[in-house]
Amino acid sequence: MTAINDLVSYEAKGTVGVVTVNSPPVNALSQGVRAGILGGIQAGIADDSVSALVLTCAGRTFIAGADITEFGKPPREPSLKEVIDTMEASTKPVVAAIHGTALGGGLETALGCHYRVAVASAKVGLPEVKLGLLPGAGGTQRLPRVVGVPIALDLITSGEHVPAPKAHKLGLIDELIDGDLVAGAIAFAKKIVAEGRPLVKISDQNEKLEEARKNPSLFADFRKANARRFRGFEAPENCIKAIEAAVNLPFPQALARERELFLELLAGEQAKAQQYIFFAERQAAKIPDVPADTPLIDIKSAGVIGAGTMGGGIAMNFLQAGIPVTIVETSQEALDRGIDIIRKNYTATVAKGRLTQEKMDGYMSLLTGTTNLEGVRDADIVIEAIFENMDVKKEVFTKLDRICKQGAILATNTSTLDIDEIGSVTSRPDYVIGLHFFSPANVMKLLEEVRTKKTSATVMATCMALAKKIGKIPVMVRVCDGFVGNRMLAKRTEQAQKLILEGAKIEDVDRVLYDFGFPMGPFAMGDLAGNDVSWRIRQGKGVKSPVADAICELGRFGQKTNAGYYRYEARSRTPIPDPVVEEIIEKVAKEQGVTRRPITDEEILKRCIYPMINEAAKILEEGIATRASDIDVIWVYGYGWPVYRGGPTRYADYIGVEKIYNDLLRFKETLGGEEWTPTPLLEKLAKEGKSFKDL
Ligand code: 3H9
Repeated sequence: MTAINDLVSYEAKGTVGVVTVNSPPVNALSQGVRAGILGGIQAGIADDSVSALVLTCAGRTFIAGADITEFGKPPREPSLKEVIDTMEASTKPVVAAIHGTALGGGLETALGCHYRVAVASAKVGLPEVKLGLLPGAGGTQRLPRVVGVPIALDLITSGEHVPAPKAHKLGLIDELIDGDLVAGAIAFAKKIVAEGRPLVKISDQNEKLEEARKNPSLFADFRKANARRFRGFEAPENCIKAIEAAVNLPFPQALARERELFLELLAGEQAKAQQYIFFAERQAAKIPDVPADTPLIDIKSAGVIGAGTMGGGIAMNFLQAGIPVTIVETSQEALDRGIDIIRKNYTATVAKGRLTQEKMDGYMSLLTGTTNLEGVRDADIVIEAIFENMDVKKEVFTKLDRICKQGAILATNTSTLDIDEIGSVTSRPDYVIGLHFFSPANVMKLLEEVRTKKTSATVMATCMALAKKIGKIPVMVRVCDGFVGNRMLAKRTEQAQKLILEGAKIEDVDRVLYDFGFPMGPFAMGDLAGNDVSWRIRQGKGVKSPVADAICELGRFGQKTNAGYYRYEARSRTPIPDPVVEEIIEKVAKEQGVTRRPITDEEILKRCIYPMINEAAKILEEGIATRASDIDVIWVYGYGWPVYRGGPTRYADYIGVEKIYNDLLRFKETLGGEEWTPTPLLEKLAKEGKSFKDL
């Protein structure tokens, strides 16, 4: 074996030369890897003892893409294009041998090879769009030549990871390998040589592009059909333009156009924000005082207390991860209703073709329902998801502590209550933790995990690992009212309510936040979630919100009652502004002596967002969140903050902390109110000319 450099080696195995990349953790295409592959391929071409080459990777995966940490730094030779050109031009067949994930530049490298083989568990894809980019090393040119333009458009603008068997059907993978990958790839390479099969250069193939040329409205139709999904994002449009270039220009010119469109995105704020979130998400998985080698509890079964909307959604996550769930309700009727909703959810997914009946049956077979709390006796983790009432929760936890086996984790899905207090009624407060799922719990990615003063490292490490297993993005925070997400949301809600009293229209507040990039504004969101939920929480705390309360007193709970902040036609979810609500607002404004005035979009945006940023600073001061970036992950994955704006603290850094500080002081002067007092941390950052990222 010859070491080409520290990261890549070359070895002739009989008549096949094997180039192996070994650059943990994910064999990303750093300068050293690029140089190593180039050197390895050149060594193989020069090696007279071999007639074919295999490119493979050591460790857990094939190349997972360009090295994202190199973006923004001066480019260093060789470029990935040079590596790919050399492979494609090789006079000996080059075969990519794929395991793990061949993503982004990794798949582009594989598409530069003449053939590709993979183990069945492998996945391939071009996920650059998720980083605010497009495949910039020929991916937008070669993929459509293999799978056709319509499928390439879908794959490149979604960034989907395609399982190897599907990729095989699409022609992306030439052969699936059973058993040892490298041995299988060598055998495949020998077969290519023996059969005298051609050196397939994808860049030369034009058949699939011809098909696309016959359908001139293809791109316009695609843009139209996906306008909602792409709203606000810059990358998908550049991806489409690059694929359009593949269809309309000769390969070299189209490749140059791809490069131009790639560099445009790379220089933009959206790509920076999306890459920031990529790393923030991975950073959030690390808890400073919980060592990486902390022993984990093996979670083989789960209990869920409460079969309401949350309980049912939580249970579904576990079922889908193959973990049996016992769900408990107080009455048979409520239990049947809850299980029926789970079944209906899955049935609807089957009907849409996104789940097989067989899989659904498998999930349902893992679900047991009972009205007896003793049913969770053997569960490794129990998650309580009943309504928000401290006395009731304490009663349930007292019973669970008695019933559940030693070593079982007792979790609560509370979104508001003091979890230290809940844990205090048990004999195992170190095994009590908050697992705050977001509605709909089977869909939303965020899992806000809440450690108490006593939660053990083992329990925290287990719950972080468990979150990943059930497909969630976990962030560990500490106990306070509303934890991180809802505590900041409360600041936005407070301003939204004040704004409509002072003269802004409900639909204007919603529009401004929608245009900022949220999936919907706060009032439409209230109507969707049910305004009665927060009304009940306010009543429990003895807190008033005059307009919100008046609306609920009229039974206007939102979409479910066809009326809330808006009105809704029967069976429609389209919000229609309602003069009745405007009258309520005017009446409350009069009662409170509020003078109404026109309010600009700029004021609406600043008043909704800046108090949240101030609260984020307070949360960091108090140590409730570990890092500013954790707060951003919470907002992106739990509240629909537009990922291309990178989360509230990243956005603050983009605008400038000092500017935000000055605006807070201006609002304090003109509007009054404690909410405008900058928190000491924000003041310190502003005065020192620093950002959240400097913390
Ligand atoms: C691209 O290719 C552009 C080209 O088209 C154009 C070029 C001209 N770079 O996720 P994990 C780190 S754009 C640098 O926890 P998993 C990650 O930060 C790229 N670092 O593991 C983490 O570090 P740490 C297109 C990377 O097993 C560690 O690896 N490719 C990169 O759950 C482990 O990661 C993508 O977008 C990278 N590319 O998942 C793929 N990737 O341990 C991005 C990972 O210090 N990567 N790291 O926290 C992924 O989707 C997942 O990492 C993967 C593994 C599925 C591969």
